[in-house]
Amino acid sequence: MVSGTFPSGPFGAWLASDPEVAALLSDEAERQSTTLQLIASENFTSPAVLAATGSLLTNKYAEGYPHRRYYGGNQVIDEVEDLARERAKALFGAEHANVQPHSGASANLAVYQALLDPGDTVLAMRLDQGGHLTHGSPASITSRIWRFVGYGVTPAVADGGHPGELIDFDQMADLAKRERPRLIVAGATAYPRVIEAEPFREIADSVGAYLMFDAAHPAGLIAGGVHPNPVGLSDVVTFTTHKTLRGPRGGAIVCRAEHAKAIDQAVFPGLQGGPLEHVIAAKAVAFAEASRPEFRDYARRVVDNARVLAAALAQQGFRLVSGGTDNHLLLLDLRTFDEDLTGKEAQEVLDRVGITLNRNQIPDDPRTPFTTSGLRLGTAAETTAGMGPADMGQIASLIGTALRRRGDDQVLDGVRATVAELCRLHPPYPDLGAGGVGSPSLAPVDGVPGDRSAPG
Ligand code: DSN
Repeated sequence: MVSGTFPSGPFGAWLASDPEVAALLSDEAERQSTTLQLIASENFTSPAVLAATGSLLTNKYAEGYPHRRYYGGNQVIDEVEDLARERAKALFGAEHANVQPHSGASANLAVYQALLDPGDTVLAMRLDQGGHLTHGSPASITSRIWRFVGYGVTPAVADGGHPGELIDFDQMADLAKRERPRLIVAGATAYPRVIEAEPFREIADSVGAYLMFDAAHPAGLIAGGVHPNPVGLSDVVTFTTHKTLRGPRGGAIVCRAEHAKAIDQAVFPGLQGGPLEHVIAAKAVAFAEASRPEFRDYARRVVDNARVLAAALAQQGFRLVSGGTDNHLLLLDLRTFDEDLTGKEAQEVLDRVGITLNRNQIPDDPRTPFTTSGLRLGTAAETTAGMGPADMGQIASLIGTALRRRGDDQVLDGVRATVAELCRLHPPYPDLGAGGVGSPSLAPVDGVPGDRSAPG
């Protein structure tokens, strides 16, 4: 059952021919505007990124690379892809860029294909310790082609001393010495701390391994100067363009010149066919946006907001994995708040009140990945919408109230109403409905959604 009408504006007018899809888009626009988006891997792209993603470049086949295509008519497309590659190189200080991967997972697969032979050993972070499926999870095809050995984090320290749950470099060095990996993967999807490339490089060099840094999560923080840039120390860096980088959904690879040919061949024709040039145009837009001074300010506010949110949630009684955060995400251990509350139930209760996040295993979680003892939250999206530290304090309080009083419908309705009001004050797309988002034009659009608010 869908309801509503897609907002006015060019896309709205064009979609009049398909009221069912138009209504679904309208419903999703309503959801994104009236509920809190705290999924650590999501963001609100700019109208310019949306316009490029929805452009007529989607019509064009362009297998190959700029100036070496298998189809005619790619004069303009070549310029688009060259622009995206040059902007990616400039943004990260890289020697080579491949902007064709459809996703972060595709980018990671391409690197493995480029640098490894089937059966080679790879040292990467275990999924249940914060790593990604493509870091060799038994459920991923990566583990059927290559031999993954997993490293993890140090044990949590309950009282006093360092909180622990940081990448265990001693364990990694031992594993590297014993297993002699051909590739070491740095990077994670649920790790609330800065990841320095130096110790990975040292361990990789000690055994003659390549180093791949999976920067899917911190790419925007790296571009914004609030996370160290791993490009100089890594053979290859993969990233997604839609998380903290705030671009279209997709992946990209930057690497040393010596790996350029192997990487390009692995992406096409190794793994993919025709590139999504409309998405590549949107990546170019995002790279330019991320190179501006405003983006540095945005990245700083993302991290500041995460720190404030972490401290406020700790006051509500949640344990922060690793004791806090210094990036855009935090991982909550629910057991100190309520030992009977699972991540699954907490996610469902919070969905009911309009707070969108995801359940996540915490390191050494006694519960399954489907149930979990943890929640993962991030501040990238709502910072884009203009929220600041005061809002983070209120969000923590709303989460605490909703979960503490989860059996009381009246309380939950009250929390839902407060969430809606908070979202009304910080609309991600204030021009939605007036044609702003729907503009198919690639003309420059000033600013990004919601970023009109004063910093911090
Ligand atoms: N699904 C992404 C995330 O949420 O971190 C990783 O692929």
